Amino acid sequence: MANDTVTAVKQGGILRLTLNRPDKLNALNADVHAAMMAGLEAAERDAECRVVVLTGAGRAFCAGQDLSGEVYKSEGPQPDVGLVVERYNGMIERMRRLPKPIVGAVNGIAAGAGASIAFACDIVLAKRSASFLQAFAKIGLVPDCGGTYFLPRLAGEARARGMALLAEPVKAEQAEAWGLIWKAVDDDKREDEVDALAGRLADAATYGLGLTKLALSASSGNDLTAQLQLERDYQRLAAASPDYVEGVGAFLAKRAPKFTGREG
Ligand code: T3D
Repeated sequence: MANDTVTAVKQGGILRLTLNRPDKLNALNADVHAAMMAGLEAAERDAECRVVVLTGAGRAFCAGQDLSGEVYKSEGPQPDVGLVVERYNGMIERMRRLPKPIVGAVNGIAAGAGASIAFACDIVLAKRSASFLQAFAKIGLVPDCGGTYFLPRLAGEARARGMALLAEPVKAEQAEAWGLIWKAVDDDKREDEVDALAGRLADAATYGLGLTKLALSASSGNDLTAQLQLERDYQRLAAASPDYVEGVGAFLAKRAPKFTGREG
């Protein structure tokens, strides 16, 4: 890794990336960004890695941009915050383009850009005690890292506007009910549930899952015709993979499939 602000541990087909600035509630800075990019690149390069788990060390998932760092001056002209945001844009796009599922294991508060990063994951499991906060309005900023993209698509316009304009925390159960996340889980069961889900995904037909993720990401920018064509193209690729042969073979033989995640 580029530095230790994000730790990377690989076990079997699972790469676990842990935001690791617990004293700052895992707030983001240039080092975190560099380490996240290195982790995502490693996940993409490594054919053995079939699923990524993203979580936070300590009591928070991520408190958004580090407000004590590079982006704020108490007086004089402010630094160009747009440049900082541009940096994070590359990270969000990389997460969405990674052809492998990313499980967001939200262990505590996800605030500001930290909430947006959680929403950029493919499947989010959150501790029941965790919450999601679009904190930007409290400091005169605009939701970023895809906040204004993900929120209305996941939760609908009314909830997106309420969250972004009022900056009130939304508890994990409410987030699940609103469709912002996949599931809220009991605090003491979160690690087991995350391990079980990541293990299940790592054993799945991950080449096809990667294409599925990309197709879903493309759908909001496509009309039906374009999306049907994309599905045809991706289905060709998936059907040329060994996992298709294995999946159908296992079904017909009435046995459990053994997928490799390899492309054709
Ligand atoms: O600015 C740009 O470059 C543009 C990009 C913006 C992207 C953004 O993400 S803007 C939004 C930034 N984030 C926030 O506004 C959230 C700020 N944090 C909070 O509102 C609260 O900390 C929480 C609601 C997340 C948690 O509250 P609580 O009461 O559980 O914890 P706390 O006591 O506030 O924080 C604990 C420590 O973490 C504390 O340090 P200390 O006093 O123990 O030394 C606090 O200062 C530190 N901390 C929390 N969030 C941040 C932070 N330090 C730096 N940056 C933070 N974002």
